[in-house]
Amino acid sequence: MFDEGQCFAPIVEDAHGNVSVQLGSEHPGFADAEYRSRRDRLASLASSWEPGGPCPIADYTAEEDEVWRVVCEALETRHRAYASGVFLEGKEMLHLPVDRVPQLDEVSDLLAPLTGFRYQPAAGLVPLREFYGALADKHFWGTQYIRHHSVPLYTPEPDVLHEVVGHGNTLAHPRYAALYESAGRAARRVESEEALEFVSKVFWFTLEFGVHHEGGELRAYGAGILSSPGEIEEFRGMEIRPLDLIDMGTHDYDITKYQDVLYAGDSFAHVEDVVGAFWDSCDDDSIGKLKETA
Ligand code: TIH
Ligand code: FE2
Repeated sequence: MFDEGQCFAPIVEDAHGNVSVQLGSEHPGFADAEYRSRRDRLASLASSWEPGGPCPIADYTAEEDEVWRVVCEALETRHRAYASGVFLEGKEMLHLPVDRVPQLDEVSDLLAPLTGFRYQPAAGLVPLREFYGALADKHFWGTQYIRHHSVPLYTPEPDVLHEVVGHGNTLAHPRYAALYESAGRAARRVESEEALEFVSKVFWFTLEFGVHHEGGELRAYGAGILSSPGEIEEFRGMEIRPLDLIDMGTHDYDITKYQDVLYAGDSFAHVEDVVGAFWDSCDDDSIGKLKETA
């Protein structure tokens, strides 16, 4: 999941309760009737989910399992080459299946003994405050559809591969989990929409697209880079800025493309010190003061 509306196809429910996902004509699945009915079905299942109840079973097709397999295989060597050591530790602990799409509840059960995070099914865009606030309760809103098979290497739409391979491997590690929870408490503490936006942008440039130095190299720790075999090959060539709360919290980004500005911590511990401490203490006043100096 992530926080901006632009990339989520709107979901429309008719008077009979039929749910349809409005894919735009530029979407790679637009002309694929089977893909579209699949998206509608999964959105309808997610909208009927009751808080506290089990996630609906998505019954993935052989073609969907194949997309999962192809992307996991492409990511295997790339993670070893470009991922943060802390991410690799999380991945090692979680043991996701590589040949089929797992159910969200199955991943939550793997996370239970590690950090206690649990997925909740998202039909589409979840409002910012609900999405981030849930993290304080160790709940993670995740989509269940998978990207179209014609675009396995990158999608601007967060899909189950992003939620589970990108975020799941991080939610497995207590050091990451503590950061997600801090972000969730910050989102609940701040009152204004402006302060919430600042908190969410810091999340975007860290837990979604963060990088840090490690052993003389730049490595990715953000879930958005780590779920895209295309973007993970390119991030080192982007504009790399030092970790800076004010810059991250006020920088505008385009979610439909590879991120061309990234913020690098000196190490994962440096990110914990700066970003974790910010989320643990920020409020409307302190964020207002940061924005004034921008
Ligand atoms: N671009 C990511 C991918 O291809 O896996 C998915 C997203 C991450 C953040 C927003 S969308
Ligand atoms: Fe995400």
